[in-house]
Amino acid sequence: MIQLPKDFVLGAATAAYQTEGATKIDGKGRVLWDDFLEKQGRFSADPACDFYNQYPVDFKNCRDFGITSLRVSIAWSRIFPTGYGEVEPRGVAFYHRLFKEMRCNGIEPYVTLHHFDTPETLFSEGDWLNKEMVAHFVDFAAFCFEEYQEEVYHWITINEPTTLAKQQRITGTFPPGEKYQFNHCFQQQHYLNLAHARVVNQFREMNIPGEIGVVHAIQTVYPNSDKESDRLAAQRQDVLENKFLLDGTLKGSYDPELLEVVEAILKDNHQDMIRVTQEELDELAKAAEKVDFVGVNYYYSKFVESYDGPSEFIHNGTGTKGSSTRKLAGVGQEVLREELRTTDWDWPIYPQGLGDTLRRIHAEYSNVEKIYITENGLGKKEAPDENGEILDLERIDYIESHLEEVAKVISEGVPVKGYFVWSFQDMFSWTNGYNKRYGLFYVDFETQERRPKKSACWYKELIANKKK
Ligand code: BGP
Repeated sequence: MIQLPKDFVLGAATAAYQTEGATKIDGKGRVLWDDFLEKQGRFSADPACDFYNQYPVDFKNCRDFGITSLRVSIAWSRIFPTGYGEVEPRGVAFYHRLFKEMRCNGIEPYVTLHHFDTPETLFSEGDWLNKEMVAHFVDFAAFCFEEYQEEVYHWITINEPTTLAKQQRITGTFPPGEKYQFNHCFQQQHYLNLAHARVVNQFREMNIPGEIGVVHAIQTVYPNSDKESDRLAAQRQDVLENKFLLDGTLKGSYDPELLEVVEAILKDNHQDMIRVTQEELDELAKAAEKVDFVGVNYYYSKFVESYDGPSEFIHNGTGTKGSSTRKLAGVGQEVLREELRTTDWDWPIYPQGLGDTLRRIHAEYSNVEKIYITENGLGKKEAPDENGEILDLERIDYIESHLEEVAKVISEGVPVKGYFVWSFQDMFSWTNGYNKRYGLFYVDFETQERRPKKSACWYKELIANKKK
């Protein structure tokens, strides 16, 4: 068994839109996904795993399996159906009930304020490309801090700014489905950095007890060879996916070399440089000193080669191995290495990438005193076997090998304080629907029955051992 410190948090993660269902219930406002998914016609977020009604069952399972920390998110449009203005009391009451139930089961909530579910009104007014949205987000966050301060201690500003910006503006897989708009992507990343910073500054000004941080998806980027051209491609990919956001939120600045890379990517795509003001930079710098932790969501690493052609991105959203293409003009192309196993969604399994990312954060952002792995897990097509069991040995292997990396970097002095499996139960996946399951608990989406997978039992034992 893996050796982890006694006070190491072993939890699990969820998100509102992927679990709650009830998208039209109790005055909830529409979000950017509702229309997008309706038009796509493949699947919807109703009923997901009906967490809106089933949360007492889930929390009981959580308690019974020794999980005492759980990531959940607050759906902005349950509180402010149009993103700002009038408050919906039924939404406010729902989260009070939810947090109370968590507490009754001895579960510590880690609460995300924005997990990909922008209210539709704000989305149609320009979303994160409209600076006004930043102000509305701060108001929503301040409302939550005030309202839930006695129930919540751990706050996360934004989940995965990189995924949002890239998938909304470059790969076209998130609404509005724009493709190859690198300028929009970087501008949005900057406004997401700003939104995070302002919420942190607001939290400190309100003097709310607790800790606050941001969650970044990090896909560790490696050049596929020693060639200088591959090294440059990897550097560009890293700036696009990781560094611009890491620097903006953890250093609170963009140094000239970083901006040069951004400019080079934009130039190669014949797009204008982004706008950043000194006043905004001052806000980033102020917040960077006050961030309590950074969350790292890690699923896979990227091996990148130089590429001179036009952008061509084909998303594997069905779990058909080998169906993806990932080439970006002015950046590079991702290569699948034969020696690495991949998931059915073409995600290479590479635990060392997690270790390297954790070391990098510790080395480059020495002000960061605490790191949580806020998501890590394996997506699979699954069904119960003839005995009704789900023997997800591959998932156990995945989690174990990643936790071994975590234990290794802790022994080297990297301050990793917790790990949250994605996900607690099976749920809706944004671009894949319901056939990509991550849960420790299997959910029958017809009946909403839950049953523990083998991984849930394994995780329970791991938690119990840690406490010995
Ligand atoms: C992260 C998100 C989660 C979750 C996970 C798995 O990017 O924060 O919300 O969905 O990835 O991704 P997917 O469902 O696309 O496999």
